Amino acid sequence: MQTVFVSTWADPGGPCVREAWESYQQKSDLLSACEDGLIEVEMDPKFMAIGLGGFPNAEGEQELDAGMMDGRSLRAGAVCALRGIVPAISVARHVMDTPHVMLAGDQAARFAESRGFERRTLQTRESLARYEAWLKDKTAAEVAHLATHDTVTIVGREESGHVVAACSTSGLAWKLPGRVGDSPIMGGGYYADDDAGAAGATGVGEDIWRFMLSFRAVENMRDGMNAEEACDAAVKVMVDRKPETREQISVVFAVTIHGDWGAAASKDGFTAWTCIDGLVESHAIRGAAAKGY
Ligand code: SD4
Repeated sequence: MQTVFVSTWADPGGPCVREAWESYQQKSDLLSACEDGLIEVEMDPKFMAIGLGGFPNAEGEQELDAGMMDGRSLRAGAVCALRGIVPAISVARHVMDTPHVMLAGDQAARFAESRGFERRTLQTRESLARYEAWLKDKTAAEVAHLATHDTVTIVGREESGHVVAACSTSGLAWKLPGRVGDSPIMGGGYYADDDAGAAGATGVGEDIWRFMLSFRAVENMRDGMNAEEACDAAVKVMVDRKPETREQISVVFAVTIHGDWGAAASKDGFTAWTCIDGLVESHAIRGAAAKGY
């Protein structure tokens, strides 16, 4: 049958793919499955780079980026710099139903309210404490942040070969207010096309966006590469052209329409989670140098 979900990072990836699989069993709808997987982790404040209780910006406020793409219709929906509304991925799903791809900032929040979402604080006691620690000692808190990745990106593929990609994040911690990363950018943080496959990314948004890692990986699959080759080739372009991208981790992962999956990272340290026909597993992904490029 080969229904495949792949998601990101050691902590949130497991709950995300499990929830996506459960949802798929109930609704048989791949878009809803990917959305439900992300909702599960967005609404859980213990995950620090996504949704409720996520890392705030330099002014102490969470600004969320999220987007998703349907490989069949090539429709996409995204929100960026969204304040005071969760789950951001569900607002992105509503944007998909409009003629547009992305809504930004306060207008995105107003759109969400018009669709029945309610404004609330996204700060939790823990996220406030982390922000206050950063204000007191920016260097130490920045180091801690660089080690913490919880942005959740998911790709899904069903038996028919239909694919979906979706991504949600609170972005880089302590970012400049208004900063938008790769996560809501079609082709940057996610891309899906039923003629090739789906890809998603996580890591340093500026680099992922600069090299359009998700689009690049999907185009590589269109050219006949398997998912792992497609991701390696995408990351190789980035680390060759800009060697300093090896210093902080950026990742792209993918699934082809045939169901094989793969991932590549600019350095060691990334864990991917898969759920293949209900079997959930985690995988340590070797970085570019360890793979010999
Ligand atoms: C961003 N790519 O906003 C996101 C951050 C991330 O795990 O993936 N963190 O740049």
